[in-house]
Amino acid sequence: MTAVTIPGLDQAPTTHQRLLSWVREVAELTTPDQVVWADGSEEEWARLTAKLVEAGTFVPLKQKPNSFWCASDPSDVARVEERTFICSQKPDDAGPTNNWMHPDEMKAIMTELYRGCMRGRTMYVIPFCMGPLDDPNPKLGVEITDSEYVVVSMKVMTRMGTPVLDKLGEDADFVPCLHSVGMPLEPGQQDVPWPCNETKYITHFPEERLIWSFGSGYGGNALLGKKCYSLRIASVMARDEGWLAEHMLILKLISPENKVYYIAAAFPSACGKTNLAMLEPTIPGWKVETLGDDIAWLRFGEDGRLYAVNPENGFFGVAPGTNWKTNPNAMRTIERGNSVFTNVALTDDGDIWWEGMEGRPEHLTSWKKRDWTPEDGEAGEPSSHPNSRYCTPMAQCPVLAPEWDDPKGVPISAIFFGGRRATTIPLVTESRDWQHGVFMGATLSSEKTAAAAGKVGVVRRDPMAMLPFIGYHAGDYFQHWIDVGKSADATKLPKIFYVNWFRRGEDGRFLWPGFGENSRVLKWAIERIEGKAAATETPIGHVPTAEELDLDGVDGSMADIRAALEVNLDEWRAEIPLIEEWFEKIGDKLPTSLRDELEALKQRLG
Ligand code: GTP
Ligand code: SPV
Ligand code: MN
Repeated sequence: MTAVTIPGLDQAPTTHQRLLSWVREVAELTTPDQVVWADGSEEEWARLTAKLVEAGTFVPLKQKPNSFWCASDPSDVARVEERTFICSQKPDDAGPTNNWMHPDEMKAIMTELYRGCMRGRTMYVIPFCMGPLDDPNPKLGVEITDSEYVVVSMKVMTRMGTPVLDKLGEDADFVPCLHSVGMPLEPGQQDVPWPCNETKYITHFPEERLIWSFGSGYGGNALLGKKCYSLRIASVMARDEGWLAEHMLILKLISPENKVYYIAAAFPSACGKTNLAMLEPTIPGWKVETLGDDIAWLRFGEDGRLYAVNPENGFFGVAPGTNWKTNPNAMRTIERGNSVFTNVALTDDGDIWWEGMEGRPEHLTSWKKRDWTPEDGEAGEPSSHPNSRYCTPMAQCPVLAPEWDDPKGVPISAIFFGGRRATTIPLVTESRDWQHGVFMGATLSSEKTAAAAGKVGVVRRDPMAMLPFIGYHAGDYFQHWIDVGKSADATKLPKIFYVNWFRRGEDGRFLWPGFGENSRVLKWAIERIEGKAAATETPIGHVPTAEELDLDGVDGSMADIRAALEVNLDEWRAEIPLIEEWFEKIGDKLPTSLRDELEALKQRLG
C-alpha cells in the first residue's frame, strides 16, 4: 500500500504506535484535507470558536464572556436510541433492551459510510481522560472527529489535549472513539452551519472497547466520552472488574452539625439530576455541594465502602426550566461564560433565553433561527427546543465540592432511584435492604422525555435510569448489582431509596414543590440512616407520613403533599402486571432473587 500524504498526518506529537497506526488507518479511510491533534489550549479554543463563528455555526454572545449560541439542524437534536447498537459477538450479550448487529456486519456497513466521509474537512484527534488526570489508573480515550463543535465541547466536558497525550505515553491503553458528521464536501461546495447525515449509527463494540459514531453532531451521539464511553463501554468494564458505571449525579450534603454525607442519584434523562446536584436547600442550616450531575463510577475503597467519581469535567444540562429560582447555581455557573448554548433562543441584545427563564423578551430568534414573539409561544411553538442544552465547565460552579477532582472519589451513604411518574410512586420510599433496593432500581419507570428522539410522555421501564446506556444484557446487569451487594459488608453499603418528584393532581399540577424543597427528602433519608427519623412500614417499603418529614415552612399545600406521599394499593396492584411484563422481556437471565422480590411484593399487596 502506498502511504497517502495528508497534511498533519505525519506531525503527530506522540510516539504511541497503536494510536499512530489507528489515526493513519482512519485518515486513509475518511480522506480529510488535513489532520490536527487537539492540544486543549486556550489558543485552540479561540481558533476553533472563531472558525465556528465564521461558518455560521456559532454566534458569539455579547452578554456572556467567551460564550456562544448554536442552533443545530432541526433533525439532529437528541440521542437516537433506535440507531444505537451494542455490537457484541453474540446477540445474547447485548440482550433484549439493546439493538444488536454482528460486529463484522456493522463494521462492513460503517466502513462504507466512513469511506471518504471527511473529504473537504479537518480531522481532529482528541486525546481525553474520563475522571481526574492524576488517577493512578486513568481511563483514557481518543476521539477522532471532523466536527469543530465536538472538539470545543470536548474541551468543556472532558480533561483533554496535551496532558492526556503525556498520560498515553508510548503504550497506555485507550478507548478508540471514531466520529464523523457524515457530510463530505466536494471542492467548492458551501458548508452548512450544522453538517450531519440522515443516516445515523451510534455503535459500540464492547469486547474490543471500541466506539464508532456516524451522522449526528448532537451531544450524546457525538461527544463520545460521555454516554458511549463512560456508561455503555464503562458498564462492561465495570461488570468485568467488579464496580458500577451509572447514570447518577453525586452530591455532598452538609448537616447543621457540619456532618458530611455523599449521595448518588439515578434519574432518567431530563428527570432532575442536574437540579438535585446543585440544589439550594430550603431547610435552614443544611448545605449542598456538587460533585457531578450525570455520571458516577462507583468502586469499593480499601475500607469496604463504595466511592463515587464523576468522570466528566463539565455540565451538559437541560436548559428549559432552569432559572434563578429552580437552579440558581446553574445560572451562576453559566453567567461566568466559557459556555456553548445549543438550541436555545437568542435575544436581540446578544444573550440567551429559554422557556421558564425569568424576563421573557418581546422578541427573540428561536432555535429554528426564526423571529419569535410570545404569541408564537402561545400558539405552541417554543423558542427553545425542549432538549436544548448548556455546556459549561464544572470548575465554574459556585457550590462545587473541593474534592470533585480527587481520584479517590467520595464514600456514598445513600443511592436514590427516581423517575417521572404522574401516579403510583410516592415522593420517597426506603428499601428494606440492598436486594430490595436493586428490585426498586430494576423496575424503575418513567415517562419518556425529549432527551431522546420519539414520543414524549409514554411510561416505560428505565432500570436504574440506564435503559439506553447498559452496554450488555440487562439481566446480567441486574445480577451484577446483586453480586456487588453480596461482595460487600452489608453495613457499609449505601442505603437505597426510591423517589418521585413528579406525581400529579387530577388537573396535572405537581403535588410536590420540588427543586430546593427536595432537601427535605435528602434530610429524611440521611436521618433514617442515622436512625433518627421515623417512617411507616408499607407493602412497598418504608414511606414517611407528612408528620415524619421536616415540612416546617414548606412552599406547598399540605393536602397535595399528603397525596404525594400516599401509597395507593390499587395503583400498586395495577403496576404488578407491568412489572411482570418487563421481567418477561428480560427473560431467563432475570436473577431469581428479583423474581422473589416481585412475589413478596405481590403477597404484601394481597
Ligand atoms: P439529563 O441531563 O438529560 O440527564 O437530565 P437531568 O436528569 O439532569 O434533568 P434536569 O435536572 O436537567 O431536569 C430536567 C427538567 O426537569 C428541567 O426542566 C427541570 O426544571 C425539571 N425538574 C428538575 N427537578 C425538578 C423537581 O424537583 N420538580 C419538578 N417539577 N421539575 C423538576
Ligand atoms: C442524557 O440524555 O441523559 C444527557 C444528554 O445527559 S446526552 O449527552 O445527549 O446524553
Ligand atoms: Mn444524562
